[in-house]
Amino acid sequence: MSLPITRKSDFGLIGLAVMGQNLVLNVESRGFQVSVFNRTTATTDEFVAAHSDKKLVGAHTLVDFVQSLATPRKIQIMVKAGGPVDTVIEQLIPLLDQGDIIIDGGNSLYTDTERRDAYLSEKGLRFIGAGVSGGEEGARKGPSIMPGGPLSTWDVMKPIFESISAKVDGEPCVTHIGPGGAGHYVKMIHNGIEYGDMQLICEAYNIFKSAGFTAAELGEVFSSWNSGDLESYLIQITAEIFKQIDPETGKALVDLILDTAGQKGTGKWTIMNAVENTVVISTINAAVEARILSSMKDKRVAASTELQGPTASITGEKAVLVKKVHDALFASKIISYAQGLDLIKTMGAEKNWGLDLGKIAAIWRGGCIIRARFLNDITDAYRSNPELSNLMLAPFFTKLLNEFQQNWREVVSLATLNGIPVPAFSASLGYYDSYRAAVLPANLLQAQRDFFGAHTYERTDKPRGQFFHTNWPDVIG
Ligand code: NBP
Repeated sequence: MSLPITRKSDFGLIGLAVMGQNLVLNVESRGFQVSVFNRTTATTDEFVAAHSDKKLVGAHTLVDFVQSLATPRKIQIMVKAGGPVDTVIEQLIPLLDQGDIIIDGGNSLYTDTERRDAYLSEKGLRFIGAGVSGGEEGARKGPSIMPGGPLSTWDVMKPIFESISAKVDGEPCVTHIGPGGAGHYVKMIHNGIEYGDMQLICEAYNIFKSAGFTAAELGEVFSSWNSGDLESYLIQITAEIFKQIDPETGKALVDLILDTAGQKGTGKWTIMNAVENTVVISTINAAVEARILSSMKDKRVAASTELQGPTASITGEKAVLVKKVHDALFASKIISYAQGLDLIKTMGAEKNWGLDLGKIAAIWRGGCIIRARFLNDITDAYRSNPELSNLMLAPFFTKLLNEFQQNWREVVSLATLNGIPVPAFSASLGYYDSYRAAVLPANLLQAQRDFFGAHTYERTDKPRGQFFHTNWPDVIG
């Protein structure tokens, strides 16, 4: 294919699926000329033809694609995460020059990013693992971008990244996260937090549904929440979902959608990383497990006639319930972010990434799926105290939790007494109560460990650091 090149392109993108196409249109709209390549060349042709008024250069071969780019070349890969990223990198390596930049904008596992970073730098090529959040709309209009890699490479990419990213209060929703796999790591935790947010909203919905709220009423509740302190993209789209009518039946579409949820893996990766770092992320954990339980539809249907529980009967004034559930949702959400940020902080320290939690929260304020008004407050909390040990202890959030905790307990109790599963609400409350407990029953646990394994224990009446062992009774035989 002969390329209609009049000058070299500023940027190249490989992988014209939904994210790639929208990112290309975004980059082009900021005044850059963009070269594009897709494995299935018909997709390239269709895409370029559909946007013939734009500064796009379609290539049928990677050789043509690479030759169409100005040096140092800036090539973003937006293909399916995993093997396809390595395949594309291997195909590119012999075609590139020293100093060219490859950006992986997919949802790659951060350890893969670290491996690719080391491999490419040995070859004199520069690599950025950049998390991109915001789905199709964000990619087109302005995503939140979480780039890792060397600071010098970020400096080269900064003008393009800043121009295509979302803006909040004039600040671009992109920052250099840290070296190596830091960008993809933070994107992974962002996705884990997204799992938590979504599950918490679903638990609020389940309580309301059991209390007889119609989809139309729920649309109103969520719209009103979106005008208040819970304002966020996920609350906003939830309100829209409740208002959507199925054209075939005239019923609320949400009531016709099967109750099984899928997942792609970033939530699971987040949990595995939390376990490795010994950090509690019980809300995200509950959210991932809730998706797994939802997918066991046949088993749940079979068990529903065997295992007993109360028939849900929630009465009382709806406005009162709305306020209580609001408080439970908001408090649980604070916990979920506290846990996710704790994990980022712990991992950042472990890897010596020099992460700035205030900046990370700031770039999540726009463009991404978890964008929310309260991210301004999280940003403020870390800006005023970068060493904050836990988000719950920032004065703004401490005050909210103290204010919400009674209604939060009442909602978890109400749901439990009515047999309504609220795994993420209750996991969040359990974390809150455990974290604020000066005394936990782990004295008994440690005694058990000493009993069967001579693991020793410390004593409340002796200085810390002294260890004791008891010759417990012999119970065998
Ligand atoms: P997909 O993840 O569905 O990937 C499809 C693209 O990968 C197509 O361009 C396809 O080419 C290409 N591809 C595959 Br599959 N195997 C390839 C190979 N061996 N060599 C070259 N190209 C190959 O696309 P997406 O949903 O746009 O997502 C792109 C990335 O962005 C993923 O990592 C995803 O996790 C991440 N992400 C997605 C979203 C979202 O909302 N979708 C949001 C944020 C991040 P073909 O046309 O020839 O099959």
